[in-house]
Amino acid sequence: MGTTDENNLQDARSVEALTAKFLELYQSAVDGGLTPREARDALMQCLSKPRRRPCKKHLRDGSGHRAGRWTWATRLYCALTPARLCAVAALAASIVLAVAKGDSLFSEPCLMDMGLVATEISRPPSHCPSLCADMEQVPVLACDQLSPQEFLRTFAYTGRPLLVRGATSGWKALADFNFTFFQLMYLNHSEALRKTVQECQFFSYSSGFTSLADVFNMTEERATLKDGGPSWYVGWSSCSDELTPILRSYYQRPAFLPANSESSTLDWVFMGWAGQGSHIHLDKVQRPSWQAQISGMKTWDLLPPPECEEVCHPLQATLQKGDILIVDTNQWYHSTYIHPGEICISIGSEYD
Ligand SMILES: O=C(O)CCC(=O)C(=O)O
Ligand SMILES: [Fe+2]
Repeated sequence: MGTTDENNLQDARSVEALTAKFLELYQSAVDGGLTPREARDALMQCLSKPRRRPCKKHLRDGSGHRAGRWTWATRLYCALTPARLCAVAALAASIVLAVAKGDSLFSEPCLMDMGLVATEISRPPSHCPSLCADMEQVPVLACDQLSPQEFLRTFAYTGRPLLVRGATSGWKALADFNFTFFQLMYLNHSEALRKTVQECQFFSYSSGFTSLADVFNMTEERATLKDGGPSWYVGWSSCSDELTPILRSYYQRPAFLPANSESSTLDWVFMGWAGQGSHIHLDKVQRPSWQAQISGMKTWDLLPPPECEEVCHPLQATLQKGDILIVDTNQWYHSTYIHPGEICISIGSEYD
């Protein structure tokens, strides 16, 4: 293994160890009661304050030059004054409360990897003026008002969210996708279902399913809520080489994406009913995403990263059937909720 790999491994282990320490604080901090946002802000405030003297000493040699590498471990070590430990404890408390409420806090891709704290600390800071300057609402454009040139110039890689109405015209998915479509598709491709269970990502949110197989083994009455049972909502990545091309024959890459932009080979499907949605989180997926509303109605709440709160407003976008949302889920904290009515089905993907 090369030195860089070894350092990365060391960093990863340090982050893992420190994250585990944060998690240990949960139990003693259950009475904290801050919201996740307040706790996150408290933590960020701590981390952006000047470092303690011993830290400066620790990191500099006699000539005043930096002696050690500024690893996540040293960064976290320097952040952990008693006051900051309190903030971390409050953060831990809010996580415990969220978990106690049944929110699936650690079932998102990024959070599962490194934990909430490490994700926030490790992400690169956003460039706030490009992200949201002068933006009080998510801009809404009709598909025929948006040329690929305009999309490239203003939205594609700036992190500015955009809602495009009617951007899915001609997609067979709008008529054909429903619970039974996916159920038959997966039950008839057992290899794809097996792969989804073992290798792809699956989020049950607060639905209680343990796998996509669980979802597709529901009765139609349960699936359509006709049995009077609780609402459900799930998301999964269609990482099957066998199924992805079949699914993609029902929808296309949005026409306004730059012609030479590379699409992820992974697509995501989100499906479920009113009253459900994704809890607030930040992804760690590297690239911006599009998400198309195939049926039903879903609202996205977007919160800027803490360093942009002076410049950016919290935003909201409500997608109806046929709309596409462009959002950089690595930069905007996001949560969703599903409106009453038809089953909500969305398809999404990253683009480069
Ligand atoms: O559609 C949703 O409910 C959540 C989607 C999401 O978190 C994402 O695409 O990053
Ligand atoms: Fe997300």
